[in-house]
Amino acid sequence: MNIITFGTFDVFHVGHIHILERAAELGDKLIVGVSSDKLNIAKKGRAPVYCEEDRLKIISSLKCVDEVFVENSLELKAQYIKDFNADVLVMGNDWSGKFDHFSDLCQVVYFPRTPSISTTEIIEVVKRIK
Ligand code: C2G
Repeated sequence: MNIITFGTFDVFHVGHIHILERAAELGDKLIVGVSSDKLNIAKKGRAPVYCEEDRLKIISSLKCVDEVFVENSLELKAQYIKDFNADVLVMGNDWSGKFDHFSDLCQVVYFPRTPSISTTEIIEVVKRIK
């Protein structure tokens, strides 16, 4: 079974590893779409702290990840699911319901987010350090 998931994975943290490990447990191969810097600027109005190349390097070095690619557009999810022969799409429950329409292509699973940690909060904490 091939599992696919997507994310920015900026300022990599334990919430990211939890979802990737849980996703990997669902099948034999975990494929991760890492969103491009350009997509992030369009989506969030700012560049990620870690550049695309570094985020790809971090994700591809994880034991639970088998393959990575750059997610260039949010509109291409169906294409990515088909190209990588994904049987299951995994996302955190901040995306709950948003990808249900892909259930004609593959199973769609939402995992609960890890509480009390996010890239945004880490950035805020670091900013406060004098
Ligand atoms: N996540 C989590 N727990 C956290 C923080 C993040 O489970 N405390 C999960 C998110 O739900 C997501 C994944 O980790 O499934 C990656 O999170 P982000 O980098 O914030 O991803 P995002 O910017 O939402 O990009 O096409 C979809 C986008 O690329 C998703």
